[in-house]
Amino acid sequence: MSIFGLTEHLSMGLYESILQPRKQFAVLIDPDRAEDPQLDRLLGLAAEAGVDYFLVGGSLLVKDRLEACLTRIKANSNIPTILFPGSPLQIHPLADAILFLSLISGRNPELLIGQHVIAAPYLRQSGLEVLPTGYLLVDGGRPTTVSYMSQTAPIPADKNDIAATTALAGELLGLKLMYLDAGSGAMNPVSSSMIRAVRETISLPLLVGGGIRTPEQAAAAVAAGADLVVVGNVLEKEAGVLLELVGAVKG
Ligand code: 1GP
Repeated sequence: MSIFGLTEHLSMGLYESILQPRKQFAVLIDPDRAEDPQLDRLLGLAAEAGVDYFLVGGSLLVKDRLEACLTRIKANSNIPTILFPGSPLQIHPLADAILFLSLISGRNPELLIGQHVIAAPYLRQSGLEVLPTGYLLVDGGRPTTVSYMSQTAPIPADKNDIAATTALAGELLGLKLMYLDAGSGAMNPVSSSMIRAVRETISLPLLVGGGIRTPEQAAAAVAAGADLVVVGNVLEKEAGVLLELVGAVKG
């Protein structure tokens, strides 16, 4: 109980931390692709760059490396770790918090409530801080693992009104964070005009990710109203760009 109590206490601060009025940066780590030497380098760079959070997870994990990955992060970094799960199989108490994702851009009941019912008792036992998050998948120019695995149609890239009203519905339903995502490895990031439309419609913290590869793209997301920028894919190929990416977000 004391361990759970401690975890709960430490992670109580995470939502408050995300709420802070400063631009923040998260690195997405896919446990399947995080080989130890590359992961260690990324952890070092992240500390140097001032990364705020690690998001850990994936739409489909096939190597059973989640626990090893979380253990390595916890042993070598003080940066808080938030699970970004593709399924309830990715709940793990070594993390600090979890995005409890509702895929509100889609109409797949399993990802709106079904999997949540399965996950709920495990979340309660885990001691993880639960961050109820509206997840909006936006067309990034090609099918992604998340669009296929979720069996949902992404919001068309130019339909800002759909994104804004979907996000508003999520806010009115009581969700605490909104995540606008073109999907990992997207060809095109979410457009500035869509980010702006969502930003002007809701007051929740806005996470934006998917296909962001350059400091210019990261800065554009922030200028349009993103509060927290998420980058994963490009760092698997060129981790060195992290310093510039974080610099672009934090100004
Ligand atoms: C995906 O937003 C994240 O859910 C990060 O996307 O891997 O394309 O940077 P990338």
